[in-house]
Amino acid sequence: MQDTPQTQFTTRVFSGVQPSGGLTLGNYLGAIRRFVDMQDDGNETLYCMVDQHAITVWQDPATLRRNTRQLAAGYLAAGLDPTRSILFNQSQVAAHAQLAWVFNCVARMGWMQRMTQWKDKAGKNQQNASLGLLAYPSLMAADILIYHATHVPVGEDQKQHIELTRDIAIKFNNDFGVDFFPATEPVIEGPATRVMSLRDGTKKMSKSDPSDMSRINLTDDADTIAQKIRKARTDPEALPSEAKGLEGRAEARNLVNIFGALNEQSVDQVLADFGGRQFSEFKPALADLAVAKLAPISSEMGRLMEQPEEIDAILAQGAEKARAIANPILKRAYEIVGFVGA
Ligand code: AQP
Repeated sequence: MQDTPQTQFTTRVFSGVQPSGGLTLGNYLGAIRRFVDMQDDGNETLYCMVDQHAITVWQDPATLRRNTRQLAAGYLAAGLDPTRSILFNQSQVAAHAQLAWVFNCVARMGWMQRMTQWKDKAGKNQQNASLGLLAYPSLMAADILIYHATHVPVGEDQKQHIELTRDIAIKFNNDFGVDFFPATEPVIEGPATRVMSLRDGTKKMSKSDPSDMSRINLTDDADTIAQKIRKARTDPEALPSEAKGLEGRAEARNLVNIFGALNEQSVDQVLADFGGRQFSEFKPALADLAVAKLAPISSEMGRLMEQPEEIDAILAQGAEKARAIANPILKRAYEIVGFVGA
């Protein structure tokens, strides 16, 4: 394999989602729907279930297996096509973890300790957090760079990790005097790069939030979606007619953003229709829209979950294709580092 000047890396898209719970509307709007767009735009795309990231916090093995298959079902139901995208689970391509070890030795402790996700997830009890949770961004850099991926569609919360991926690539290139890894770009676009909790407009919607009422799951049925939206926290004011009027109204902004993202409308277009109306009118409209958009995905996920062998076969084929790209890049990285026999 030749080392490639930065200008000559061809566009390759990589991203992943943790099977650390059921998929949320945040994962769908912030990530998976955009994975599909990038596939449909004709890019070379690889999408992963990052099961090794999931175990940085405790996962019950049976639940992890079910969540991994359910995530794969979510990818397929949302429109990812295994003949056009490489779909696989991270643990089945050993090169991710092998390159991550090299990156553990390139990256600095201070870089990891500055990460917001580490601080949020480890909380006050950092001494008791897993070593994997601290090293999470190094494995994420390996996930991306083992494919020389140039573009990574993610939600806003992952921006800092992609910047760290660039820092690791640059330091590796500088340390070894090569131009081997690309400076990857995050792709953070669209009206829903940060979907917030339905219970607290300052917290992002998350699959591991203890309150199920804080999120919409892709597997929720119509009644549950309607109930969660009805109970979503809001303020007593009517909706404004312009986006400026949402300032200081985090919960109202979140629901308007979700409506716009689901209906492929700008915030201004949503407010042109709903400005001056109360939440008692807006919430049922949002619930109907969410059900209409999510029900087909949810029912297809249900159908696929009844055929786990089909899912496993798709993931096995994807892993084989992923290994064919990753292994030569790992081999060259090992040679650069000075490992004999690579
Ligand atoms: N609320 C969100 N709004 C927009 N995008 C989001 N993403 C997650 N939550 C939102 C994006 O989904 C992709 C996959 O995320 P992940 O599973 O790797 O981890 P996460 O960001 O930590 O997501 P969760 O749901 O909060 O998982 P847990 O609770 O396990 O930590 C990423 O691109 C992310 O930006």
